Amino acid sequence: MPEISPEEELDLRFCAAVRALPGGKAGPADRTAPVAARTTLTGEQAIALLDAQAGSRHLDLAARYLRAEGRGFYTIGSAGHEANAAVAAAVRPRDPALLHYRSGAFYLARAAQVPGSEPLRDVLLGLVAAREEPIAGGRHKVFGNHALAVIPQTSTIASHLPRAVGLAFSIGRAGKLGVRSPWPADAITVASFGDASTSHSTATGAINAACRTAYQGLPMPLLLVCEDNGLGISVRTPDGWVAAAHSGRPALRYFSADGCDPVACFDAAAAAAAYVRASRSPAFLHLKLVRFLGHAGSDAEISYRSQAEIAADYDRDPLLGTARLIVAAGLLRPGQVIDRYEALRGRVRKIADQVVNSRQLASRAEVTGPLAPHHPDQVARRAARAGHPPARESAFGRRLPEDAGPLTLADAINRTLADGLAAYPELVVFGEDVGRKGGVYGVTRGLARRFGVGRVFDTLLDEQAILGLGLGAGLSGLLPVPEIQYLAYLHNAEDQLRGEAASMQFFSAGQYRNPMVVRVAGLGYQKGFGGHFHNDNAVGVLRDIPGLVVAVPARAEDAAPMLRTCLAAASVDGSVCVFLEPIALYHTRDLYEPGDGAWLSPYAGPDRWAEAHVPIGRGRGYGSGTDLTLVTFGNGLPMSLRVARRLAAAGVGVRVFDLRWLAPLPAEQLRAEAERTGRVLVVDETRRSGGVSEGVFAALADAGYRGTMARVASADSFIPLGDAAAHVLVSETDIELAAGRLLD
Ligand SMILES: Cc1ncc(C[n+]2csc(CCOP(=O)(O)OP(=O)(O)O)c2C)c(N)n1
Ligand SMILES: [Mg+2]
Repeated sequence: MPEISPEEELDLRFCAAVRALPGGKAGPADRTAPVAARTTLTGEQAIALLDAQAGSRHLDLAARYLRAEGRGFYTIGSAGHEANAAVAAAVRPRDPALLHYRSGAFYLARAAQVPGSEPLRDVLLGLVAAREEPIAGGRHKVFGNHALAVIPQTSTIASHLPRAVGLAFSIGRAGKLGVRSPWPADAITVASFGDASTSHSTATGAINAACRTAYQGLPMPLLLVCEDNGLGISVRTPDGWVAAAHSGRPALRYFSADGCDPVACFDAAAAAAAYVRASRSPAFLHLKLVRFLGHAGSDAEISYRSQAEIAADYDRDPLLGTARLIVAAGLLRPGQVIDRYEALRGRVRKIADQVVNSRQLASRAEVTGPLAPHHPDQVARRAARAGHPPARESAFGRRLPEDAGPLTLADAINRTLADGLAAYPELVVFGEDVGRKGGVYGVTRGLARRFGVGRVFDTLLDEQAILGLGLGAGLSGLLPVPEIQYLAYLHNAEDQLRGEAASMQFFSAGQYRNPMVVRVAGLGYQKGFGGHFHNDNAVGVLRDIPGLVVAVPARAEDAAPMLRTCLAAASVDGSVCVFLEPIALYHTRDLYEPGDGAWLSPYAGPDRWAEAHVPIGRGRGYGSGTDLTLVTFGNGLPMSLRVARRLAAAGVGVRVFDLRWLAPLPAEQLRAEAERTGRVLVVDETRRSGGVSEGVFAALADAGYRGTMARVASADSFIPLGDAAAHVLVSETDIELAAGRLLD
């Protein structure tokens, strides 16, 4: 007998097992009645489950044959996990769902509740990377659909869970603040994931954040669904571990069911969903499942599982479980189950044949189109719009910031945040210590008192959770301004920015967005509070994130309009902006001499916001020298301005160009500033390798600049404590020496 493939075996075994079922009761059963005692699952619902599950199974089989035909590009399937259809049946179609890559039957079961859906086609279009695929437009194979409230995920396991926690939190918060949200007030968030994923630190952090929030008495309507097949690719999750780790946790209600029993699954899902909806507290729904066909098409599971173990799973097929139920309840005869199954096979094949010739993304422009929309005129108009005078007055009291005299960088950011809170009712500011204390450096001082703890609040100490809250808040109509206390502490959570925030418009073809302005205190040169972690000068990790905006204001006069621009870009274009604030300049007052107050600036009132507008990617030039251009940003700006003044006294004409934006770089202006002197010295406080100066050199070369260029950058080192820091950071002496060499 010829050997058969795992796909054929699965298919044949299911059909044979259904045919072998005892013929069932005579006469048509009442489909509106529960299928068994002590369940609310009706006959109609059971048949809908079977359809969703069988459809999902045939999509998995199609993924394999499309791959074999060289026409499909993705083979991770849902076979063995189809019990998740019962979860979709137990929640509502407007409950936002963030799905595991094996939640295909959930997707189909939800779509069946929303008229006009074509879920088989959606998934098949995804498999062949078709441009018309409804969520990612050929950019990824993922379960997502705006009309179905299914938010697309990346392939990074568990990375969607901080967002799910943020989303669950934001459903209620948006309502409380009177912000129009896409989610009904009584919605719950559903997030599914695998068993191995529960051990990922992103999952443990997110689940902890959910528990802690609920423990505090705050709403956290989150249904966590663990689809437990006992394996993470080839690695076994210890027996009982998922239950041991998640039952009995504070503020988390644990539910479980055997995935091959549709009634048990539905009942547990319904009970869990009802609990979450009514109590606004999180629940963990643990479904015991099996995984058919290996991890993916390329995975020969026979290399790490015995034949006997693989064969034993066939009896636990969730699809067979539903068939057994339906036949036993007299709803369909075995032959009718097979007919439905075969009809779905035919439909899937027919659609697959239609979609195989679909157009894929055909140009770089088409691929990157939705990455980061950019409407500078609208952003400029939005940035110039202040809150209504009464809102400003209640924000500032009778003393408006424009009447307060010159301000420091920290004060200017504080006043701009207050103006932002007055101008955007949906704006929320949060992070570690930003509320009651007003920030480690006082930047958010007074905001919680004036705007209330609903809008300005402290979070738990977990940067992933902070960014995840931003991600979920943005999806709920809020305009989040999370703070990361120090640049060094962005790195442990960086994927939430890189993999999640920045990719959302890309992987949803612009249908979902997570606007956000992440304030990050960072960079070196702090006197007194030293060491690497409070003086991190590494920004390489931000510079290559597609579409991310990176702003570095060096002074009060720039910080205010730049922050307004970021808020407006987030609001108008859904931009993800990092606003990197140089800690060492927060409270700096003087530039050239002690007491000159030259680093302070008065705050511009709203009547001057239009003229003071700073577009994204617009740098700022100082001076008109024709001998040398110093290109810099952040702490490099005051150092360069001081050096320029000393060189001017020696008869050298220097101009200084502050990039202000590290992404996108002001390339055109940069070239013009460089060509005015033909000699460029880049003053870069970040590291020599992977730092900003590499980007500046490349931008100049790309723009066709052919003059000389040199750079001073900080050492490829972490920053040591105390005065030793000066050995690795760029100094004014370094700048002067390098300038001398360039001028020679
Ligand atoms: C952060 C991360 N690390 C590694 C991978 C590669 N990977 C993909 S799926 C997977 C196993 C996941 O197992 P589990 O969570 O149990 O889900 P299952 O596939 O069994 O449904 C791994 C290691 C990944 N996608 N993301
Ligand atoms: Mg698993």
